[in-house]
Amino acid sequence: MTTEVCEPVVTVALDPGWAVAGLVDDVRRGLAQVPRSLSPKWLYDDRGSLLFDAITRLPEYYPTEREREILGARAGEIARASGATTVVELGSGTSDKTRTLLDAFASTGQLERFIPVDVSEGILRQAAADISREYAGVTVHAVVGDFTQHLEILPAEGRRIVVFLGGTIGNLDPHERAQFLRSLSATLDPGESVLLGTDLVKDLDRVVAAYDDSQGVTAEFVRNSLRVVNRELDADFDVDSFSYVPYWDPREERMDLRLRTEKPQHVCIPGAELEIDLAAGEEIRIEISSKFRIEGIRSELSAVGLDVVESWTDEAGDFALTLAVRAGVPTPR
Ligand code: SAH
Ligand code: AVI
Repeated sequence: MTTEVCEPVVTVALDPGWAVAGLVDDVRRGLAQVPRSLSPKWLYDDRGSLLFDAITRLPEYYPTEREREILGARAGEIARASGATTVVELGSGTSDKTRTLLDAFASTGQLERFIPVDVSEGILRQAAADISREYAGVTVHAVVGDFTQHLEILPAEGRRIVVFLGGTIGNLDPHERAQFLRSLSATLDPGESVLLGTDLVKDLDRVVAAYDDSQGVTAEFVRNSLRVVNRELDADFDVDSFSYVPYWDPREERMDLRLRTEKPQHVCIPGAELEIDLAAGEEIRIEISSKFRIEGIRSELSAVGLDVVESWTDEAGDFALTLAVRAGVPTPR
């Protein structure tokens, strides 16, 4: 007896030198000036992706399980309402929770294609291979790409639903977020859908605890970004002398995750032809994680022509999944 093995198609949309060139640009733009910052996409090398996976299992980190709860309750409704035959997933990581959605789409017989998209190539290839094996008859086409740059080159076959889970949209700043939503809407045909996961504003102590876990996994995840700069650009950050400082920013309603050097450091970053002096106590912003209100999500989506069909929350009201449809008259396929 022979067993058919389905290999996923993998398209690498990133140039071979993308990681280094993009990192050089970001380092020059973000680290050379005060206040200093780095883009969160550099958090996800292989080690960073494993650390994020560990975060999702921490008792303090509620978003993953809350979103899983909503998907468990609503996946069938989402499949029917969207009528999609192609599921595109942005920032897919392990696509672990996504299986709940894929199961619902598969059980109505409508699932033809799954297109996971992530900058982290190793984890993406692994997830694509696993899903290809688990969902016989479904074409899996993984794209190694940046969702802030490559939306328009994503495969467009079938009627699509673009899912963006985990609250990753909250890691973009408001300007990047608006730009991202505009491009997302522009790449969809009228009648195609978006499913957006967002963490909601809530009791402050629980939010802060989710980003300041007792085992220090989040601190190591955030510090890992400087290890990436050291490795890729031959830099000499003394990573262990940085402490992790997660702030709640009440005005912006977001977590602001920073690293603070406890001693002065002269840092050479030869790969970016840059040297910087950090004073003791100086901070580098590594990531923000915005928390949302349902009304705000609705108005940001409708501002770009994405009409909200429905927002669902988990029972505790911690997290929201919002289904929206691209406005306009659908073209027959
Ligand atoms: N969707 C998963 C993973 C979230 S972690 C979940 O809900 O658990 C965020 C994921 O987005 C990581 O896998 C990271 O590699 C990816 N990512 C971050 N910035 C990205 C970008 N600009 N383009 C594509 N993927 C990105
Ligand atoms: C991927 N993203 C939604 C996570 C978040 O909660 O903002 C990243 C993260 N950073 C620290 N912990 C988790």
